[in-house]
Amino acid sequence: MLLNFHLSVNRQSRSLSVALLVIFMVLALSFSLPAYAQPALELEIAATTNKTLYNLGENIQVIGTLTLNGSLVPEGLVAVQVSDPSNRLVVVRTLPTPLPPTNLTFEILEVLPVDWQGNPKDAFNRGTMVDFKVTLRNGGTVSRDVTLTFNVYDINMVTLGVQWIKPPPIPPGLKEITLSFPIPTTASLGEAIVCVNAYRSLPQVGGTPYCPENSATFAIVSGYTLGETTSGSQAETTGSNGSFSMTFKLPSYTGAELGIYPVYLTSITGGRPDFLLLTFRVELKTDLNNDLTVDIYDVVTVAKAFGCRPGDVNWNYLADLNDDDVVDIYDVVLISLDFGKIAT
Ligand SMILES: [Ca+2]
Ligand SMILES: [Ca+2]
Repeated sequence: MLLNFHLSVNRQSRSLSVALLVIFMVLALSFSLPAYAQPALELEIAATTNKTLYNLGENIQVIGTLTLNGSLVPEGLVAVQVSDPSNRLVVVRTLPTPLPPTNLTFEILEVLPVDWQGNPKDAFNRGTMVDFKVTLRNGGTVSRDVTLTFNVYDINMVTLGVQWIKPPPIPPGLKEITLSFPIPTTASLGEAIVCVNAYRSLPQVGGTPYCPENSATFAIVSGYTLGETTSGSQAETTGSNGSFSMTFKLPSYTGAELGIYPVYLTSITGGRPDFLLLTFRVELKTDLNNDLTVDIYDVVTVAKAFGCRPGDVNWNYLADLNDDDVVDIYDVVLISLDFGKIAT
């Protein structure tokens, strides 16, 4: 009986020791790994467009901030993808806030416009292909899955579209990749820019940027000009202390779609990703007869109501384009500014 009692006490003290040991180990682990004991860091992209409704051809601006636990992140990258209502890529950029993070192990070292033989070339005809040779550096130790995007803008900040590829995984070291981009026959002549970016996947499926954007300029010429081009400001991006901004235009004369455009934003900072979806709408307000073109028929509609105010026999609220309750020269000016625009 006495022996049994002793055994039982020993068993109890042994399980007590084991329990204490487990508690001690858990405590030791949590003190040695303080990150697990602290609340998770919250990365947040806050962004907006400068308007929610744009007339086709207006400047479209995306502005925002990147914060980590409420503090602005001055060394960050935010991916911005804009798609049209049919889900075609319109804009893909990576915006700095305004400095890129340090210690990035993936880079786009160089972007070079080249001819079909791979020789550097700085002027390309409308309606032809421009090839871009890109040099990538994978400074890591394993191959990486990369989605590369090529977004070209003409001299008027009009996006000429986005081409993208997902090449075989990029091994450690340097890698050259070439992609062909069709220059529309309707592109404006002058200095164009290509903005190249590398993502884990497209931002619309949550892909975050690997590295800052790299870009190159080239001239879009017609067969009759001899490389004489003007330069200008294209596709401007800016950023300051945790904020970012990007401006672009949709093509106005080649049938850009009207409707709702989604904007996908992604970022990854300190291992924390964030994703944001915005939308804006594009209309062609001066297309009064809704045939997706601003032409003489729309002008006639304004002319018929010219000089009228609400209550007048020929009053037509549609012709009052600036909504000031009179159809006058200001409405004519608005329609003349849009004359020739085409949407789909
Ligand atoms: Ca029309
Ligand atoms: Ca008016």
